[in-house]
Amino acid sequence: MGKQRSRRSESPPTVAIALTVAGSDCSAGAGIQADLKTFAALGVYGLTAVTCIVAEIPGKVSRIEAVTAGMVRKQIEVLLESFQVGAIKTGLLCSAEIISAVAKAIQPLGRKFARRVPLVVDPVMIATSGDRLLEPAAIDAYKNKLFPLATLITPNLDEAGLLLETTVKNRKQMETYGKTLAKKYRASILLKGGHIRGRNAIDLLFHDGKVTEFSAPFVHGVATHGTGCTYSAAIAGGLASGLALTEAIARAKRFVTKSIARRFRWKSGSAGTIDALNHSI
Ligand code: PXL
Repeated sequence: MGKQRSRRSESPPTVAIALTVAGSDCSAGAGIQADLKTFAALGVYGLTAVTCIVAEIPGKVSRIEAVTAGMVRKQIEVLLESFQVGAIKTGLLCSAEIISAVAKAIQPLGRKFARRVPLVVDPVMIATSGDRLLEPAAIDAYKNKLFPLATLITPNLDEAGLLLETTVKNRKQMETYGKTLAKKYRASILLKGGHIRGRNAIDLLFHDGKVTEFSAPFVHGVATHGTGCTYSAAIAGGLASGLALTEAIARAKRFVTKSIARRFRWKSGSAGTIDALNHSI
């Protein structure tokens, strides 16, 4: 009886909260679905602001429909008013108008707010399939509106190339261009080198004037998507839980590598074999 009473009066545990502002991937390997699975696996309560709906399977994007910019802004505003959000990540933002709306929703408390609530910007531009996900005019909106609020920006080599109007193809260029991006946007940069298909998938963090390497064995022959989304969500989840930036990235890298190694495989009628990340740990 006494035991029961004490159990009943126990207060539930508190939980770290992270917000993802991203698109919906109906096949659930990438986008907001990947982010929520990642947050759940890391013990973080995930909030979502949906920016667009993508009809796709891994390897083929069929259609993208954006949510109105006003609706994107409203979702973020009501969440920030009511929840103790510990970190925010952005994924697919579709258009210049939506990027501006996200910046406006996050901005009210200015830089001070951006520092207190870490913002991880995953500048999603092209799907793994090669399909373009972001309208070209949106790149300037990223540069002018959202990057100035970011704690960490996580481009892959293609995205870094688009941002700097160049190509980034090897380790030496990664060092050069990563430094350039960090200086230009006064944010930490995690440049993801997975597309250099070597023995290891190497990422470089440019933070506080230092370069830190994160490396994991490259898993070949995987036909999946959503690794970038999962990675940035895991970093945001770590920051929401109070980890320092390098700790959050190191743990996130291990999490993504494990999600790839333990992938699911199924056969699709039209698309052949499909692999899906396994976010459960
Ligand atoms: O993996 C990039 C990505 C991000 N966000 C959404 C996507 C995709 C890839 O297809 O659909 C919603």
